[in-house]
Amino acid sequence: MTSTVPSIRLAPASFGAVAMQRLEDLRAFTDVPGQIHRLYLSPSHRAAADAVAAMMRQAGCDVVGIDALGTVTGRYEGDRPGLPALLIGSHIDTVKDAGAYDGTFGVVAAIAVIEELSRAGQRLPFAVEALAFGDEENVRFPSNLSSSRALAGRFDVATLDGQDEDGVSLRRALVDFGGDPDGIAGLARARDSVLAYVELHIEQGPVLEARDLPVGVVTAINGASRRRLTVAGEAGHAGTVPMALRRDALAAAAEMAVAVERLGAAQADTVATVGRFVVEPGAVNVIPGRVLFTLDARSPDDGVRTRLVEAIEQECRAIAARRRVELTVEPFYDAPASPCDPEIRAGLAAAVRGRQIPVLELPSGAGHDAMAMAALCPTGMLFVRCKGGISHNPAESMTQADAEAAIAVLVDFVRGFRPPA
Ligand code: HGY
Ligand code: MN
Ligand code: MN
Repeated sequence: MTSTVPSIRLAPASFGAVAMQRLEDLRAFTDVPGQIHRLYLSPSHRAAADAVAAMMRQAGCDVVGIDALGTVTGRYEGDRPGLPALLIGSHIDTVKDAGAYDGTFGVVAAIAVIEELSRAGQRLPFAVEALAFGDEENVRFPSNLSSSRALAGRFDVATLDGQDEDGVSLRRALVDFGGDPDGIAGLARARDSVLAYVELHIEQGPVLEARDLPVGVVTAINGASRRRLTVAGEAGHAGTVPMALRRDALAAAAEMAVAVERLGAAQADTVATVGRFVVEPGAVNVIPGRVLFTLDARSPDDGVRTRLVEAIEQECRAIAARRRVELTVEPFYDAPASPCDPEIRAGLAAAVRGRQIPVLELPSGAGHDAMAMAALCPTGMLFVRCKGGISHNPAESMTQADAEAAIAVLVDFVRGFRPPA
């Protein structure tokens, strides 16, 4: 793969305006009025997928579809039909009470690349495919990255039996969505049909803003481990049980949560988070009998992450023993760190330089579909600045000018990309 910055200059500044408009259109697809709440295989995910498919058609894709797991795919043929494809994508599912740019910006950017090629009547020596994945946020089901894993031939059929908090299995939700459990195996891409996968995503961190840069090239994606911990004590009367005789599940879990924070903070580039904390029965005058909480631990180094999770589990077991409560720990996600391909990094850096933007390379603390796609092909990521580094929060925002710059760099990268000889 080689990359040279092309001489073709782009259309007048319209990438940013069109992208921001499409993001406004897509933010309306939510299952919670007043918030952006679009979980995998939900009604709002289906509506957003249909809207993305329409955008892909409008942009000039030759073939548009929604695959067996709900991924929206838009293919723009190369200078002859059936050529291997450069894949460009991200996700349109969101966390709860989300921002409007996480994932979705990368999807509208992929569409913008095809729209620019189509506008210019340009056909490259490879196909370009836009992909809108749906299971990136790991919020509804225990599984994660299932739709991108399926393209990489790494889908685990046990995923279909995972249930959401209402007891709905992924299989049931997929059928209700209009997906096809029996069609999943056929989603795996032949290795020689794909050249690479590139993802444009908001940084979700403060570095680009601090360096006053609109874009940055990602070096690697940090690995992550997630656990579901259940603390079982003894519910009791808040007025009659002496403090020394209690087996208070909430007090124990709270001590564990503080231990998670302390251990996560103990090393420079590790993070550890308790994101969900459910107290039962949750009555003002009842000593909590049971608490369910989640752990998310990350590091760029897989050995460091493994040892961090072990240390956290060990400390939680010691707290449980001292407080005479039961602790169960259920792993539900372990993803190794995912380095980006050096040649794609170089191509993205050349495109950034070609726009007279200083090149900054930086790691990704957030996970992305690119982690799953790395099992299929070389991957690369480009970050765009977001305000205050805020994400997974309705205050998440980015500027039209940065959207313009990021998409222009991505278009330049694609135009300069050449398949391996
Ligand atoms: O949690 C993550 O890193 C991603 O936003 N799903
Ligand atoms: Mn994301
Ligand atoms: Mn996210």
